[in-house]
Amino acid sequence: MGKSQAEEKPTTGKCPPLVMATDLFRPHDDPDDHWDLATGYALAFRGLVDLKAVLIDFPRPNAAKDPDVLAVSQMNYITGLKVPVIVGSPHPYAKDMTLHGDEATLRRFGSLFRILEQSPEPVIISVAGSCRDIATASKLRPDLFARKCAAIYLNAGASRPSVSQKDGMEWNVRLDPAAYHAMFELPCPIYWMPCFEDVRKFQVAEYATYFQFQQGEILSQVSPSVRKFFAYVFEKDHPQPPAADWLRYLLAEENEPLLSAMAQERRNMWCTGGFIHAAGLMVTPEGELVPANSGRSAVFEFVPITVTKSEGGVVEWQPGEGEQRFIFRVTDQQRYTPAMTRALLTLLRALP
Ligand SMILES: [Ca+2]
Repeated sequence: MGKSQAEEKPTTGKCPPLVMATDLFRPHDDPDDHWDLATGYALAFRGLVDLKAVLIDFPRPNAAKDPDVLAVSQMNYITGLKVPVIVGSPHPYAKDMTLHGDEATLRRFGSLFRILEQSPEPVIISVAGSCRDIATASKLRPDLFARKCAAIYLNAGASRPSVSQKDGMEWNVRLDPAAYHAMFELPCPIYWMPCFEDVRKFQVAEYATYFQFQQGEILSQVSPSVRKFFAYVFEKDHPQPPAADWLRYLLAEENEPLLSAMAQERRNMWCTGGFIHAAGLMVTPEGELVPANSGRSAVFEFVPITVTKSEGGVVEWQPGEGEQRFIFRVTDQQRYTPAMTRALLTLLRALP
């Protein structure tokens, strides 16, 4: 199949261990986390990452939501993988937390610590929700994170602080601002992926991950199982409390009216580039997924920075080497959205 086959199956020769931290809920919050979950599974299914766990935020107080273990079960069923779920902490990040402090918190993070301890290779962690759990876990075991955390992809915040952003924090920052700031102190490389430059503007920008696509562009070209995985997120007809019919739903006929409505909706996305970079890949301006060391031009990159200030929900920075801190940079703003949409499609089409 020549070029198209090469594009569909880029190989890197590596399979880095990955933990996905996410605010993946049912009923859903922002459904982009379900798209990210499918992205992580697509990379794992292809052998491009070793997906060790999905770490789901503890639901916000009074949110009437649960961690969406049903979505994870669906993805495990679709792929044949067996990725476990860890549920995070209900307690805000506390700077004075110690290893000997809170037994329940230590127990809660035991699975995460074991993943890091037992992995021969340092583990990559993607954070696409609150920063609470990773900031807390690292506070409890800084030695472990220094040795065994290869990188953290931090999807939070805005890259160009202004007066307005001090008043309106980006969502993931707002979930636990102290934890967000603590991330920039962690003893491991941080790949910062600001969601926006200006939090008020949902638009493609140089130092921001945001892009948007029409769901139908991708849903029309993935497998029926993957379509039903996404439809299950949006299924409005479930009785209350929602039925746990995750397998019956996957095996049933597709809900065509729902899929038609979903196809017309646009989806805001942020985290896709981090997963691709974590897997040792990059996206060309044409939207091809190729190994990062292929020498091709890319629509995004990470550039080294120095963080100069981090408080009040605002992180200030300047270009510069030395602290293992990097920021996401869009190199081609015109082609970023179509390229990322095509790359996402390429990944999700790999799922059976
Ligand atoms: Ca999220």
